[in-house]
Amino acid sequence: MSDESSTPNPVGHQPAPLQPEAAVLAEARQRSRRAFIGLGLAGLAGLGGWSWLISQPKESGVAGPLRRVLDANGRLSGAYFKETRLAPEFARSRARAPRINGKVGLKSELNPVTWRLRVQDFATGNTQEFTLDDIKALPKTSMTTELKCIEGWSIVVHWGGARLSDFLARYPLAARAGAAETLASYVGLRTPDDAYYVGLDMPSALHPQTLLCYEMNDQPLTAGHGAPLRLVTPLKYGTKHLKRIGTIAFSDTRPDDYWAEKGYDWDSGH
Ligand SMILES: Nc1nc2c(c(=O)[nH]1)N[C@H]1C(S)=C(S)[C@@H](COP(=O)(O)O)O[C@H]1N2
Ligand SMILES: [Mo]
Repeated sequence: MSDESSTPNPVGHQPAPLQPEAAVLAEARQRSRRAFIGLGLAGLAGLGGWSWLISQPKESGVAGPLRRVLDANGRLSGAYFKETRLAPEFARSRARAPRINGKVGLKSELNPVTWRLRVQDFATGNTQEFTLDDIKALPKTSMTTELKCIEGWSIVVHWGGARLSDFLARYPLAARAGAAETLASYVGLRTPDDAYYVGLDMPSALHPQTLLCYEMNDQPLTAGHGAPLRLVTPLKYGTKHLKRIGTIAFSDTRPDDYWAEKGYDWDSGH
């Protein structure tokens, strides 16, 4: 992942076999760890504000609630990076345009001006609406990763968007009522017409390569690829990369999943 860096296309070189570039991968790992460990702090600042925070009783020299989030975050990131990994990243020059694959939920015209991302607050049940500009105002993450379809093809794509974890840190809508430092267990995403829908467990949703994506190969998403906003989550098959996100909701039970209902593995990791 990088912030807006792009590698010029090498001229006159045969494309080498697909191999993650060691340097890109190493940098991505570092950035991801930093970003991931930062999440608890950013999220907490968003939840309560620093003035409330520092007024709270101290536990071992750190304001109590902050201490607890640091501990929880440390446990989470520690456990997480032991058990999982990052998807390989590739040189920007390897990126190609994928075919348009799967049009469920994309049948109607979409007006990008009136489109809103509608997110249901787990604690209150209220729906909050976001424009594409709200998503673009979050830190931008770019990454060149492989899109793998269960049909057996794969292609390297350069994606740009906001981490879902950055969104949930800035807007703590997944937080549990009465226990704001813990999150719902699952995230469900749907197209505006509810025709296509996917579920993610929360660790997958918070994974540093899980993006609310608005650019493909440095261009705004086209309608066929899920404009104005799609999910990208490269440790999972293409099925989970929901195009044209309409709604996001949180739950403690597995959300409906279009392909899981047809017999595919609910997690769809690879
Ligand atoms: N709304 C919606 N999103 C979808 C699908 C779909 O049918 N409808 N198909 C999925 C599948 S199976 C794949 S492989 C990817 C393909 O993404 P692409 O069309 O950008 O190549 O989109 C995923 N997202
Ligand atoms: Mo797919």
